[in-house]
Amino acid sequence: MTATLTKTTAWQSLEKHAQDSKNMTLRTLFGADATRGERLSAEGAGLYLDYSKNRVTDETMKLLLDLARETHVPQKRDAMFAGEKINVTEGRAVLHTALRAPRDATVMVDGRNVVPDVHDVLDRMAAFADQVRSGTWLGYTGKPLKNIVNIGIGGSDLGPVMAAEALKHYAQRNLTLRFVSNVDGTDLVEKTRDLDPAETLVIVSSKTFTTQETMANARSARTWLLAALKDDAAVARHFVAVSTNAEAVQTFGIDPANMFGFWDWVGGRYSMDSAIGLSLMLAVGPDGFRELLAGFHDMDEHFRTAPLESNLPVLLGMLGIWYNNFHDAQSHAVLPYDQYLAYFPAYLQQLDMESNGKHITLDGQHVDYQTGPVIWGQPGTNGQHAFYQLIHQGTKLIPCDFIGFCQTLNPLPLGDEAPHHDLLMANVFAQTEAMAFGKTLEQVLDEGVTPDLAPHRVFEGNRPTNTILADRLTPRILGALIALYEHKVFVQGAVWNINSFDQWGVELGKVLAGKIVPELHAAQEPELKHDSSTNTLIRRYRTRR
Ligand code: G6Q
Repeated sequence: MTATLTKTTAWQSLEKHAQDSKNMTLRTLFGADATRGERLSAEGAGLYLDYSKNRVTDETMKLLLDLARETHVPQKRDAMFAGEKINVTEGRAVLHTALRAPRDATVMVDGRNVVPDVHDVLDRMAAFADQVRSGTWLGYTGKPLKNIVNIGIGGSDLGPVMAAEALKHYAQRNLTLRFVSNVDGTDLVEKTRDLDPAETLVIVSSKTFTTQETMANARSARTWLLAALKDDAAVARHFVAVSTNAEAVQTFGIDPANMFGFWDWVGGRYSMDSAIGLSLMLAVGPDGFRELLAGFHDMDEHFRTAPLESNLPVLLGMLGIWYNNFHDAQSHAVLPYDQYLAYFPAYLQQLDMESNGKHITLDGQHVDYQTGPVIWGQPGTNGQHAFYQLIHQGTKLIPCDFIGFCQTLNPLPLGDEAPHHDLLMANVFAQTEAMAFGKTLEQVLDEGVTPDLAPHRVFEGNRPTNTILADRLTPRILGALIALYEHKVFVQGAVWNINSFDQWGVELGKVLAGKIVPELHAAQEPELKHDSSTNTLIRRYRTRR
């Protein structure tokens, strides 16, 4: 029987170290080491990480990496890349890294090299995307398709939504791209109300092709299309599918020739670089999409080969564990200072919280330690005028990742004043500086603030931050950034000894909803056998719907 995590030598040393270093402040740490800002940094795949503004010493980092080693993070990483069935509760390999492997790579799953399969699908996607983008793929009435509606939810939505916004600068702007995910009819109605069905391509993205929300939206979209085009044959020109379920795709009425497949070793939230990214490829083109994949691969290689001491996903993962498990931090904020990354925090919420929101270990035991944090965030600088108050002066410890770019894609000079981008980036640096060093009572009083008001103006500081800088937001850098967080999540899940690749926690609600649907529909009230709250709510809804 292996020792549990909290009994490992490294864990116990970290507990003691956390106790011993309770009063450590970033002020003293920086005061004692003039080179700290350069020293506590690492670089890989085009990303620069400054982690110096964390409550860590060299000893802390050593102990955190000891913990990574003692929990076999490198071996677990290698097992993932090698295609071992590490998703044990579903009996599957976890090979999103194969989706971005170069054409000549070899990744074996059950005795078969899957890389040629991956590239076959990519090539088919590219050929299709080229036709739509060039206007040679014609709709049923002979018009080119200029609107793309992706229907999917969760992992079949959030990645493309995030990346389509992130890479808008590189998109073919005469194409309108919309994403419908919510089963709330409002989503589909509002996203299609100004679109001409004769010029619209619908992509039904669903790994299983059974997801209630997606199927309901797909059926309603088909009705919408046929109401205008009045011939079932139109479906083949206007609907394509991304799925692993060829049979269900065909039953729905989509031509299997217009289906783009992927495999059970691609988890939903790790699938945006599979055919699930078709909508994104239509927007940014096959070359842009391949650049994105190259960026993912850059980070895969970095994660696979860089020493733990300078391995970005390992550093971010272990720093997160330091606060989550040894400082009682409940949440982690991701703050991208780039408008194009508006949906990045929402994407990371699924990636991280669905992966590591688990309380049962791989050995089937209840954990006796904290696992995944609440992930949240908004693009800067907007958050500064909203929730940063709590980060600066509240009572909760919220480690933050700041993400910024040295070059903007939209230079806006302001005459003699500073360009927008300098204003933006000044805020990144200022916020992390303020969070780290704060402002003492002495400083406040020196500024002439009266003693009664002075305490309100004090900033304790010592709020930990990471700063991730890249030169420019390109498809390649975006790929590296996403893979950085994928692997960070992996590292943490490996240490916590949980399965980051299943999501049984979403099942119960789905099953119960399936039972309730007919109860809402039935003409006569059926015998309701729920609790008294659920029964009353259903009755109230039935009488007022
Ligand atoms: C992600 C989850 C989940 C999934 C959706 C959509 O890891 O598995 O978010 O992506 O439930 O599933 P389908 O693609 O099968 O419709």
